[in-house]
Amino acid sequence: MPRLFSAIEIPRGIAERLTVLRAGLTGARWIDPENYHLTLRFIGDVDGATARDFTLALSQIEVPPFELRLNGLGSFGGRKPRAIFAGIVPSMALDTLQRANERAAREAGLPPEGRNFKPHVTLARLRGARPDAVAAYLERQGGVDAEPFTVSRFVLYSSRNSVGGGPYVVEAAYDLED
Ligand code: 3AM
Repeated sequence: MPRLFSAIEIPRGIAERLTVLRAGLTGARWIDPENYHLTLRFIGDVDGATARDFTLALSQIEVPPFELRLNGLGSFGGRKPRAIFAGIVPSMALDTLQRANERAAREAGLPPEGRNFKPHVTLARLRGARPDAVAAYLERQGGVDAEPFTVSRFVLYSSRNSVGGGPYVVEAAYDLED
């Protein structure tokens, strides 16, 4: 069974604007722009029945389309940096969608997600990158300033790569409707 997670796709035009960030950091494995996404709920390796229940619960989510904007650049991992990400302008609509995804996971019998939701788009996974080099990279790049985009659907992705980072396959798509 592949690893599953629900996510929002990043439109191609926005992803292209982010490609200027894909350089200048030793130890970075840059994510391919076609694999950029905003994770809503990580599910992992689950059995077929759980996957089906989650898929069904996702299909019952009723949330209208909304606008999102990427902004800011940061790293996860502190002294042991493990990822570079683009942040998201806070959005109540996004929080509502994320909570609905969490409920769907519970309905499928999965344990609650213990971690706080920190919406982000991972741009690189890091291995052995020095914290001072990460800080210098973040300072040099300054940040991300992309135009808003409309979220009109979310998807269920699968990934066969245990390291993460894609390629991801869209297993199901869920349209948001007014
Ligand atoms: O690509 P992002 O940063 O959104 O870090 C993993 C990746 O996040 C995250 O799920 C996304 C798709 O692989 N992930 C991996 N294992 C996880 C876990 N055990 C996890 N998130 C929560 N719990």
